[in-house]
Amino acid sequence: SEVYDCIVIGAGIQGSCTAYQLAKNKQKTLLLEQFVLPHSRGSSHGQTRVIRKTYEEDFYVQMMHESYELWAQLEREAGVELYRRTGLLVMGPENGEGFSRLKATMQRHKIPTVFLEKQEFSQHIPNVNLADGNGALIDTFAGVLYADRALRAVQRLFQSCGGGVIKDGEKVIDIRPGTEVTVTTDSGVYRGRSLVITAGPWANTLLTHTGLQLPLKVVKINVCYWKEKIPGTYSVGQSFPCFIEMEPIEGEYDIYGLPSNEYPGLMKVCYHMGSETEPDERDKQTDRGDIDILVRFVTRCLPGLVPVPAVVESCMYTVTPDHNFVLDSHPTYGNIIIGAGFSGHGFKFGPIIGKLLSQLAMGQVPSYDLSPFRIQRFQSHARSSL
Ligand code: PYC
Repeated sequence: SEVYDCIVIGAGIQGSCTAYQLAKNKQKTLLLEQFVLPHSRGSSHGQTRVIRKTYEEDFYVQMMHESYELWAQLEREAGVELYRRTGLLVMGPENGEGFSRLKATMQRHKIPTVFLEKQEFSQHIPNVNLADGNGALIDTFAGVLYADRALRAVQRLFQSCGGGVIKDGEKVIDIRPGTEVTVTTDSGVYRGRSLVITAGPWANTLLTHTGLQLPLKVVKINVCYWKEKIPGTYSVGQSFPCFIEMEPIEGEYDIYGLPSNEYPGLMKVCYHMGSETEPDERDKQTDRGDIDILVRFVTRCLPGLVPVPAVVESCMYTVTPDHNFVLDSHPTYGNIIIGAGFSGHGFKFGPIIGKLLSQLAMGQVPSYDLSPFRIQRFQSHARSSL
């Protein structure tokens, strides 16, 4: 059989962007996906995601500068709108460590930000109650990414490159490392000079074939939509921003929301964590503790919503212990590249992650310092059975 320059396993946003970058660099690339495309069984489906530079860590802000440019380039190449500017409201404990670090990072990087005083909050953001002790800021260039549309656009661009092949509905059942990596699916055998694994919640299942396990926790997210009492109150058309409430309960995870858009009259508000699940048994996970937290939050903070979710969809996060990504080569096999553990905040980085993983696959020096993303940092967790 023919030998590909690179095989990419997993056609979510990270794998699809990586495959596209490789094909653009004249690499003959095979993108394998276990489900028939498009599907909603992983972590890249749904109509919208948040895009923002609002991060505490300098390295994410730096990567997001370029990611915005690459999304704009993709919009031009695909001829479709992928980003809509809405702004992002961040609310968090005014004197808390996280909120203070965030403010400092925004100022250090000169990110266009509006800092809202308590007295002027309701003038700028009607129909939202700011909790006592919370501060608020707005990242004015943040917005929504049209996720499904973006994924399809990247896959189309990849296939139009020449050298870009997608095989969907093919589940990988074996990986044989070597100077040429052999990948066996339930319907074929393929060889590649390099392999990129971007399999989302299935990363560890695939890595088993290479003797490596990463400390990844797969969780099911209940993606909740809430009915507006007066339709349009929190809509994208009314310039309502995306929002994040940091630590709504001390020591707990963030709550985020996106203006009503994909389902008119329904606003997406979710908890940034869920209960552990097996990726193939996602629908068996029925814990609703997160929904109880959201009901209390919506009642307190968003009085224009009916405080009972109207629609609940599912998504999965693959979470690392420090919530930072894994972007690295395999510790034993240098031509196997791993992109994993996007921890519920990776979509917006798709194009820059695609660029970095493609650089690693082509044996180039990556254009960012990848030390926060190395497997090495898990030393006491990562298990190599070799
Ligand atoms: O990273 O901005 C984010 C985000 C919002 C919802 C889930 N992740």
